[in-house]
Amino acid sequence: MRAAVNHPDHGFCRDCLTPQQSGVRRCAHCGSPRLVRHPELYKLHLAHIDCDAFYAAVEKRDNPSLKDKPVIIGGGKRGVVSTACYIARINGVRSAMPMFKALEACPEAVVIKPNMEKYARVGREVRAMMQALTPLVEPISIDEAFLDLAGTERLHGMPPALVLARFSQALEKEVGITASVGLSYCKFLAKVASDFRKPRGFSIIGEAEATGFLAEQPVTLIWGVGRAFASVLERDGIRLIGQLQKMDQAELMRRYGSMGSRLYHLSRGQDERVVSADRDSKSVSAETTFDMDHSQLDDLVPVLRALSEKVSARLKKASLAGRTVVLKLKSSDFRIRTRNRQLGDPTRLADRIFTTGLELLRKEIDGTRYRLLGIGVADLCDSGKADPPDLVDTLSHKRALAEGAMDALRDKFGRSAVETGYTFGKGHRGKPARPGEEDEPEVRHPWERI
Ligand code: TTP
Ligand code: MG
Ligand code: MG
Repeated sequence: MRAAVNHPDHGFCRDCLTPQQSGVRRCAHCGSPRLVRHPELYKLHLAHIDCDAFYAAVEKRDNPSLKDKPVIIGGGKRGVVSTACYIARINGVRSAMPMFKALEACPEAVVIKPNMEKYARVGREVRAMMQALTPLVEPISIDEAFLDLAGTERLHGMPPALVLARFSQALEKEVGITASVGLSYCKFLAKVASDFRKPRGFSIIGEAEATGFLAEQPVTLIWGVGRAFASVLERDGIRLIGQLQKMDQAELMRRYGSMGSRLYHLSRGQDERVVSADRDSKSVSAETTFDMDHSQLDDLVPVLRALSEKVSARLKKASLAGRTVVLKLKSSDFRIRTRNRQLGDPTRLADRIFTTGLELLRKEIDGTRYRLLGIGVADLCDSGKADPPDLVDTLSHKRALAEGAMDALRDKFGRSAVETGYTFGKGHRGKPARPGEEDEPEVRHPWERI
């Protein structure tokens, strides 16, 4: 019977979870029209869940007289809209809009000042409910997270799609707010799907339909394409993702540098980023506090090189790579500067981490005396797609091969067997100036800031 229950053509009802016959429009059991069917329904396991009009939903829950009224949360110190309920949105109210404009659009709206403590509490409840579904929950902000439900079918006695529908129900009953679910095979499309039919949405984007679906969408759907970059693309006559699908990678990289690679892969629905629950593994990094402060590039470069090698070794050990290189500096007056740069492709190579870090570091050499230097990579993904032979810079490919050879030697003869020109004879090698001071730098997840 199980096979029949889980037949994707049959699907299930989102209100009572009853399996359905194919072709019916309403649930035979409860009459609900909210039926889910999809050819890949029981194959997909990567989800993105985002609560609907989160702050406003919490306020409506706590004051039922607001249920059918337009509600705007905001008007704090900055005088902007934090969020608006879906009734207020019909009138054009949006997050980040100046409050006076929002009230012009919707004069009858009830305005409520944000109560962050309360929203953080509810956010934690929602997160705990997610963590009961799978250990692989990656919170993205106060009201959303990625979940990987691979391998949880036996635990729940049902496939991920049903687990997610049951979660939405429980959220409504137990917490009193609603959420939208996106189910797909990669993070990019799971997030796109959760946004697709808000509120109370449940959208699925399967592997087979991904490129066809994306072809019709505007380029702004791509993670990292904001208004400014969209206008660069527009100037080149590119408005739809389908146009990017017709371009080859070399051409995209020639035109748009590191963004070109992202455009190439995401436009084709290729996204290798994994769901990572571990807060510390959101970035891999190393840092050193000096015995004495340094302001000269010459003094900092060998340390940067040694730390880059350490980061690279950690990435290689964990089969990870990262798309963003992050430089951290602490000045003698304890001010922290972090600077980051996104790469076209994820890297695990010391050389790319170092050269990117060095570009960032050069700009910070302004006479400031630094007591700490750190380097790391964030935006982690599986190392499978890391450091493809660079189509533009063949030299960097040669350096990658050289680094592979150095790794092999070090594996055989130990870490000190090979030193690069930057670290040789300097005696730093990224060792802490004082024992125990080299540490993983703090990695703060947006979630923790609330
Ligand atoms: P979002 O999930 O972006 O928005 P939302 O939950 O209000 O609405 P949606 O149904 O579209 O998901 O953000 C979550 C909360 O974060 C939101 O309720 C309020 C807060 N927020 C701000 O304070 N300022 C902002 O500009 C945005 C976008 C959100
Ligand atoms: Mg939301
Ligand atoms: Mg959100």
